[in-house]
Amino acid sequence: MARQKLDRESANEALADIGGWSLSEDCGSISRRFEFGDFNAAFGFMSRVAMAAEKLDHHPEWKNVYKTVDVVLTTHDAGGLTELDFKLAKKMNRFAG
Ligand code: H2B
Repeated sequence: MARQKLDRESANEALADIGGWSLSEDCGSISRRFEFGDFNAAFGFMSRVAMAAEKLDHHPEWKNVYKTVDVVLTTHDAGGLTELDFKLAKKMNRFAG
């Protein structure tokens, strides 16, 4: 169920529930930039996310440059967005505080 691909309407509904994220034009992924005070804070965030991602068995695509972390979430197995992406996005928002 959690890895079932969401249609456009469900993806938009789920997006309304999380702040700061953008939906891609094809509705296949969501993305967000996180900015921290320094590299240490950015890497601490990534460490917390990494542990949560392992627990969920759901992993982000991301890039870190100094104190910025750019994240893209999608479910490769489903070829698009699923509930898991929004679950992980919510956790990331919480960890970023
Ligand atoms: N992460 C993401 N983002 N999408 C997936 O489809 C996915 C994953 N699949 N992490 C998981 C691992 C799968 O490969 C394992 C076997 O459950």
